[in-house]
Order: sequence, then C-alpha cells, then structure tokens
Amino acid sequence: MKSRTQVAIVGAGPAGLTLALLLHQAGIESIVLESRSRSYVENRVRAGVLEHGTVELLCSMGAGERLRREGLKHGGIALRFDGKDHRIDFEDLTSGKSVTVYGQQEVVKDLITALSSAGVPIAFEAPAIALGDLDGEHVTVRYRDAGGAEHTIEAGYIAGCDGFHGICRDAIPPGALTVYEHGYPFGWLGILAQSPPVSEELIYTNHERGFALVSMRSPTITRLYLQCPAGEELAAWPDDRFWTELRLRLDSDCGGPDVVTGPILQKGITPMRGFVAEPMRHGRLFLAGDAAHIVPPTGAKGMNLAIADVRVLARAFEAHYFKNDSSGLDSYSDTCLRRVWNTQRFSSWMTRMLHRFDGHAPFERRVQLAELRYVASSRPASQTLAENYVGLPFA
Ligand code: FAS
Ligand code: PHB
Repeated sequence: MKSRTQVAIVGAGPAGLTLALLLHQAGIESIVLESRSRSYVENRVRAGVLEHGTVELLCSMGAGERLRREGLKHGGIALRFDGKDHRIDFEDLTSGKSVTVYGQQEVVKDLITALSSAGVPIAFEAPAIALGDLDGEHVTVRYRDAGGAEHTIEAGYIAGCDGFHGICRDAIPPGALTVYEHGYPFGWLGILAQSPPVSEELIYTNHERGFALVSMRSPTITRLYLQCPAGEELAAWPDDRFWTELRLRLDSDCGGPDVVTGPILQKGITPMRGFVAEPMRHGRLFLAGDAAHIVPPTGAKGMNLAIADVRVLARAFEAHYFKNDSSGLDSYSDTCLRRVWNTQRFSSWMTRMLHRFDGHAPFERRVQLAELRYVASSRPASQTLAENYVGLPFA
C-alpha cells in the first residue's frame, strides 16, 4: 500500500466508495481505508431505496449495470391509514421520476467491483486509528493493517466517510463543531426474510398499534419494518411475534395483507434520530455521509444523502486540482448542509406523520390523521411528498 496519496478516504460505505470512484474518474488519486472485511461490508443489510438522481449518477459512473438489470423500479408508494391504501403516484406527480429498490449492500458490491477493476486501492480490515496535521500543508492518517502493524499515509486531504461511529468527526477539536440532534421515542425493528413481498410497491402504514413498512429486495426477498419502543431488545421479538404484529398493523379494508412468512435472514433494530454536525469541514478534513449526519430512515434518505455529499466533494476536488479553483472546497459544507437540512425536514415530516407517539393527546392524533388525509387528497400536497421522495435535483 502506498504511503502518499492526494485524498485519503476513511470508510468503504456508500460515501467512501462513491467518492473513490468519482475521484479516480476525474484523475485524482485516493486510498480507501476500511476497518471491516470486504465480506462484512458487502453483506451488511441496511438501506434499500435509491433516488432517481442516485441511480443516474451510479449509471453515469459505470457502476449501474447490475442495478439497471436487477433493481426494482417503483413509480409510487402507498400510504395506508383509515383502513385503506392511498397511492402516491411519483411518475404522474414528478413528470416521470421514480425510485429504485436495490439493497445498499448491492451498491457497495458494485462499487468495490468497479474500484478493483480500476486498480484503486482499498485496504480492508485496516482501521484508521488517528488523523494528524488537519491544518497543515499535508495531513496524515495512521492505520493498522490486518496483521496488526501500524502505518502512516500522507495525503493532501482526508475524506471522513467512516459513518456515525467512526473516528473522523471526533478528530475535530472540541468547540470547532456544533452538533444538532433530535431523538424519537421509538426505533425500527427490521427483518429481511426469504418470502415473497407483501405487495409490489412500498406500503407505509399508520396504524393504531404503530407504524409498519412493507418493502422488498427481490420477488423472493421481503424487507419489513415495525415501529418499536426506543431501547427495545431484539430478544423481545421472536419471529412469531414479528409476523403476528405485522399482520395486525397491515390489516385493512383492502382485505387481509398477503403476508407470507418465511425464514428470517436478518433482524435488527435501528434507533430513530436526526443528527447534524456543522461544519462538515475542518482544515483538510471533509466529513461526508453518516460521519456528518443521520436522518430518520422514514424518508429512505440516508444512503442517498451520503452519495449527494461526495458528488459535491468530488467536483470540488476536481476544480481544486485541475483548475486551481478551491471555491468548491471552501463552500462544500454550506452546499451540502442545504440538502442535509432539507432532508432532515422531509424525513422528520414523514416520521411525525406516520408513527404513533405515546405522548400524543387525542387532539394531536386527529391533526396527524388530518395531515395524512390532506396529503392523500391534495395534488400539491402529494406532489410535495413525491418530489422529495424521488429526490430533489443535485446542487
Ligand atoms: P456507512 O456507515 O455506511 O459506512 C462507513 C464505513 O466506515 C463502514 O464500512 C465502517 O466499517 C467504516 N469505518 C468506521 N470506522 C472506521 C475507521 N476508523 N477506519 C476505517 N473504516 C471505518 N438508510 C436508509 O435510507 N434506509 C434504511 O433502511 C436504513 N437502515 C439502516 C440500518 C442500520 C442498522 C444503520 C446503521 C443505518 C441505516 N440506514 C438506512 C442509513 C445508512 O444506509 C447510511 O445512511 C449509509 O450507510 C451512509 O453511508 P456512509 O456515510 O458511507 O456510512
Ligand atoms: C428499505 O427497503 O430498507 C427501506 C425502504 C424505505 C424506507 C426505509 C428503508 O423509508
């Protein structure tokens, strides 16, 4: 592994990998450091919905061939409340835009394949352990290789793409960052199961018993979520309880839900929170993706926002290195934060509209149902949901 590069990228998630490929295609050298194994990151089940612009970007980078072939293009979603499904027709409301259901781990596999073919170095099982000289002429990243030996990379810049629990955000001196966060009194219990999806499109359900989301990964793999209390233990949810509760929440006048049970391949609980660290730059360190922000998954935005960040960063590095223009680097944080806060707004709105809040007074519960009925019955209101869900234009 080389010891010098132009951009050291910490983290091989959607943000780090997309950045590495964009930089390579712009003629900029990078090295990716990833603490986990290749197998681990390629099998980590997380997000599942790609915005219209994300699909177009990945395809333009040559990393979208399998996505085009295997991804499930969706022209709308359903909101289920008052015992009925209310479809939000994206293609009608956004002049033909759609989303594609394609597991995050598949995006990661495709990006790693493209980077390996391009000869871009990715060091797996190589955690970054310290960053240095963030304000100097060059920065350093100290990492530990799979054998336990420590090494130092010198770079022009560091891209901190190491997620919410990484080290890059914490490498910024105290007082230099302002953190904004909001916690919800619930989380999502999610499963991946070997069974046919309940429906062809996603169904977001606001039921008296709580929120439920029907999603999928393929015609034979279903992805399902139930709202559960914050801090819930997985042990409280044996498989049978999950399927029983799902059926109760999906019950509607449209006839019983077509829930076909099957072997559960993965089960996990994701806390529900909003988080933003500002600014997204300190000296020669740039934060991107979950390292800088977390959005509630209700809007299906986490991965898309991470990729939007690095699209801005890659263009800024290209102008810096080839046009001697650093204005993009200087405005990177402000540019990304505009999209980040709009995404927080949308994801927060979807979360408040669709989940049951124990603290809701009857008055608030009725306002929530009125919001759902308005969104479903007003074209401008449903257009607002549709244009944000498929993804607003990139900066
Ligand atoms: P990631 O967290 O994906 O990647 C960071 C990478 O950095 C990881 O591979 C990590 O191993 C590595 N790393 C960490 N520390 C390091 C170090 N010191 N050195 C080197 N590497 C290091 N979003 C949705 O839109 N829908 C969902 O349903 C959804 N479900 C989720 C479920 C879970 C359990 C989690 C945690 C997140 C979920 N998300 C979801 C959000 C998720 O998809 C993120 O937004 C997305 O992974 C962000 O990508 P990155 O910013 O690349 O961060
Ligand atoms: C998923 O399929 O994992 C998914 C879909 C929609 C969301 C969140 C997650 O809002």
